[in-house]
Amino acid sequence: MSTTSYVSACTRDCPDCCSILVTKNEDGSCSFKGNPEHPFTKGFICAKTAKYPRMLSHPERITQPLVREGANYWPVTWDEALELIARRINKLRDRPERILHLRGHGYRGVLAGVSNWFFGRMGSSTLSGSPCDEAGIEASIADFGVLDSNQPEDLLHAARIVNWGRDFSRFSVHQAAIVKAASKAGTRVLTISPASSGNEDFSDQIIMIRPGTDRFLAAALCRGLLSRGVPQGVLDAAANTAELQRLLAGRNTDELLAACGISRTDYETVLDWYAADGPTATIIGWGLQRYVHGGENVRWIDAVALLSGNVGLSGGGAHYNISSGRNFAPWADEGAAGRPRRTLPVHDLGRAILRADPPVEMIWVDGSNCINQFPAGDVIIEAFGQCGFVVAVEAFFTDTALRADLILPCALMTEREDVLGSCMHDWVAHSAKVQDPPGEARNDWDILEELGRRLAEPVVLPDREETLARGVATPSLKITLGELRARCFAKAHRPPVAFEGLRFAHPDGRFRFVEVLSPEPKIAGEYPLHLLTLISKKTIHSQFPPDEGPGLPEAFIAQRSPALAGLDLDRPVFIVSPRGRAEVRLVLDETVHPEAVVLRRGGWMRFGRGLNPLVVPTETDLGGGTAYYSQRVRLGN
Ligand SMILES: Nc1nc2c(c(=O)[nH]1)NC1C(S)=C(S)[C@@H](COP(=O)(O)OP(=O)(O)OC[C@H]3O[C@@H](n4cnc5c(=O)[nH]c(N)nc54)[C@H](O)[C@@H]3O)O[C@H]1N2
Ligand SMILES: Nc1nc2c(c(=O)[nH]1)N[C@H]1C(S)=C(S)[C@@H](COP(=O)(O)OP(=O)(O)OC[C@H]3O[C@@H](n4cnc5c(=O)[nH]c(N)nc54)[C@H](O)[C@@H]3O)O[C@H]1N2
Ligand SMILES: [Mo]
Repeated sequence: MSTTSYVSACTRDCPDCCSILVTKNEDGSCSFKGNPEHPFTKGFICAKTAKYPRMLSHPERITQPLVREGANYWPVTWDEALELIARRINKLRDRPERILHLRGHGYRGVLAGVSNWFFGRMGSSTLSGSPCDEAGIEASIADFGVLDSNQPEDLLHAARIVNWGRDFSRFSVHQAAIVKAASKAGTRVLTISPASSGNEDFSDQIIMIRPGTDRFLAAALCRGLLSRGVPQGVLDAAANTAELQRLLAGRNTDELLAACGISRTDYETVLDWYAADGPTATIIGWGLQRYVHGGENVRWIDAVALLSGNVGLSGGGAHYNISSGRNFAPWADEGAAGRPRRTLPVHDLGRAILRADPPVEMIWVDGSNCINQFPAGDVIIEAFGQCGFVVAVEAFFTDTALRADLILPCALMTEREDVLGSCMHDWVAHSAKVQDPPGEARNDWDILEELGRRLAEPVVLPDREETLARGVATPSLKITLGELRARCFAKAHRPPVAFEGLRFAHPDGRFRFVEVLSPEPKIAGEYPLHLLTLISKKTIHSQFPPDEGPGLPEAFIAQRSPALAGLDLDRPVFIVSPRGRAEVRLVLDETVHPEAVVLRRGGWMRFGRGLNPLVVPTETDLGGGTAYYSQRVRLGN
């Protein structure tokens, strides 16, 4: 069979932003491999993306516009579908906040901002907050003045890595490879986590911490570092060192350690790691910011990185993330032209829609499986029902698409062109279109371009080619669109080390210490466990071929957990929250803290595996994030 290969790039919601070799076979099938010429991808990709071609040609893929009547779907032409939508928009246009635009990160890129531009131009309602990493982003900006960190490869220069809650085995295959290489060359790795499964192969030592309480360990470390003596240059690098010292003077190390369940010995180990000679890099996983005090957790860890003298130098740094759009010129927000818009919060979306005044009378969803992925998806279902006109641009019958009144079939990666960046490294990639979408599926840009033309008062998109060209015309890229298309990827010009010379991005150039240390909410007797809905190795969020869906979800719990007392393991076991219950299959796992139960997120409600209906909508302290892991549950029969 003859084959042809093309270079494209992965547009899914993942830090690696891999360069992919797409091989097209004569029979129309294709396969994906990592591009060996890409310096970050280095010829390998994750198993999830290697099997993505199965998604592209999946028999359940939606390939024509569908209108729903009850549980039935009727195919309609694009003409009919877009006319229906145009009529609805025309009716609502004089008070456009009655339209809600709901965009997730199912597809990333410069052109992928098109729906934000389009609905911004219309003045629709939009989302505020985030289901993802926003609490930590706000925390980083509060401390450093900007979101930045050393380049990921700089970990190779670390003498030690302290890993606060990153799951190396699942999060990013390329960061994992860097950590492995560093480790092989002598870098020592210490992991701090309440559920460290997957980190065993990457860590010299693992310390188990109570869920959500890293700030107490970090505060104790700050006390320890200050009493061992911090160089004056470091103390002067922050604007509010005196406030931090005052706050810590009123605290007691033993009480701080009791609050996070860390022994004196473990505390001293971490302190020694930070205080020893040679640079210590800090990695901050995003799990620890999915709590009510998640932003604070990140801020206290930043304080440890700074006080230990490990910021602004090679081999050190606080690695959280960077903005994947930072090397492109922003354009999507220009749609709204600065006009204020009504926003509804991600963490409590269903209730916000139900209470909205004026009511939401149309919802446009693209790149999001919000009913599955946001808390209280059952309330979002109710809200969709009340709204009466929901359009989902989707490729599969996801839990969200199933509740839409109209489904528009979208193109997926390698079926549309875009350029994109990573939230971990500064390589930008051209994600080439190498094949047509199946059936009548269309890319999001084309769909909105045509819809805009059909409106009584047309919404005219900017020129696509110009938008791409403008997007890459930034000082950090120094490359034209034509060159990027030809070369497939390029490295933006950025310093390898962030905050060299301890110069920060606040107007006065100084760092800001966190000035609060909030107590952890008490564990309620009735619900003694944190529900940790962690990422799955096999999927990005809820994206996987639907036939892999069914089966009871596995719940990992330590044998010594008091929550197991009185449970009859011969009968069905349920996770119970104040919002409901879900049947699970228990798996004993001693890497899990006794106050936690771990489930892997992404299962579909359609297959009885959705977990988010159990989650009570709760906001994080910063960034309007979603405090999924503050959710308390118990086990029951
Ligand atoms: N319990 C729990 N839930 C969580 C979290 C948690 O910690 N715990 N964290 C969450 C995190 S980190 C995130 S980022 C969010 C993710 O939430 P979502 O972004 O809603 O997650 P996905 O399942 O990736 O859904 C994206 C959808 O986009 C579709 N898609 C792919 N390509 C395209 C395209 O080109 N066009 C269009 N229109 N659609 C496309 C896919 O088919 C998919 O159904 O949810 C989170 N949900
Ligand atoms: N395979 C795969 N990779 C992905 C994704 C995916 O869905 N699948 N999604 C991508 C996206 S959008 C995101 S946002 C990221 C998500 O990446 P993360 O947010 O980092 O992933 P989580 O699984 O939520 O949490 C990571 C680790 O944090 C630990 N943790 C939980 N609570 C605490 C705590 O209180 N303290 C400490 N120290 N550790 C804690 C958990 O035990 C877990 O090992 O992953 C990205 N990569
Ligand atoms: Mo995320």
